[in-house]
Amino acid sequence: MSIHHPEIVVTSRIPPFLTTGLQEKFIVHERDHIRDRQVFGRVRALVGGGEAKIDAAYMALFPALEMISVCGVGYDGIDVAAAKKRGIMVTHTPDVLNDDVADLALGLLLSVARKIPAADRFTRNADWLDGPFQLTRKLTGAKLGIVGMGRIGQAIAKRAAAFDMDISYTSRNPRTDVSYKYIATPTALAAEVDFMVVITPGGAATKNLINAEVLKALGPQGFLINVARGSVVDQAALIEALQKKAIAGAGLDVYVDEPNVPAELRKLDNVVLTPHMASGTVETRKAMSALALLNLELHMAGQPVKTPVPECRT
Ligand code: 8YV
Repeated sequence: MSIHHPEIVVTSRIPPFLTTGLQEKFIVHERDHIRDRQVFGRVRALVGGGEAKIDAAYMALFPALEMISVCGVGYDGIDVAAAKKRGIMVTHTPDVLNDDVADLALGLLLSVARKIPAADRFTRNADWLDGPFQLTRKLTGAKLGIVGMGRIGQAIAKRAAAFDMDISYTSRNPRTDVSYKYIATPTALAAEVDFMVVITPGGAATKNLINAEVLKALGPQGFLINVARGSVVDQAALIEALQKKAIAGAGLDVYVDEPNVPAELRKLDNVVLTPHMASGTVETRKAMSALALLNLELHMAGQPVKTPVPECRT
């Protein structure tokens, strides 16, 4: 490996495709395995997945830091304000994962409404011999509320439209480029719909946006799907609502303290749980890796990066 290869630190789990690409073009250090203190002074970029946590104190360890490349669309774990103050470029991987995240949202909708995982267990256990499976909930034509109408929210709406769902949404401001009904608050949206899908960025601005009041408004016939960040939903309030059947059920891909999923949640039979896998297809993780790598290479070549986070766009 050439001494001229820039040095970088991988700060959290990244797809294997990205690891391979990085190893060809960079000298790669692992966050927890830097033994030589000189390394800190040479590192020019940090690389991590969507769940990477990089605060100002961590950035301060690297005096030559120029860039943070996130292999994920969400970058709520990165202190972008602190990065900007030091002129550090932050990039992420939007768009290439829209389809997969929307597909999984629909998968969770169908799974909770039609109880597909429970039906699978029922069939495997030969419970069918004792009688038919319980009746489930029709998805086609039901009312869907989407919290966050960004790129992924729109991809979810497009798929839900094929199920003739009656679609409305909430976001900070109404959008002029979509025709779905806008409802100003999550509580008002929850009161109107049968299914609520959360796909808004994480971070301080959306922490516990879906709280006990919203869940109460969703009501005993309502289902909640979260493919955003665990932080957006008040997890304790959700567990209580599920235990008391104050809502009908939930489909969750994200949690507050991943990979720890509370035992109370795992015990419930009105939830379908997946392990933060919405973007986890070979095709999409390859595309995300390619984009994260491209951003790094462009930056190191002194060219504008392809997908800076909005705050770092000039
Ligand atoms: C993965 C994600 O967590 O894109 C995001 O924001 O949450 C996911 O795609 C991750 O980034 C995969 O490395």
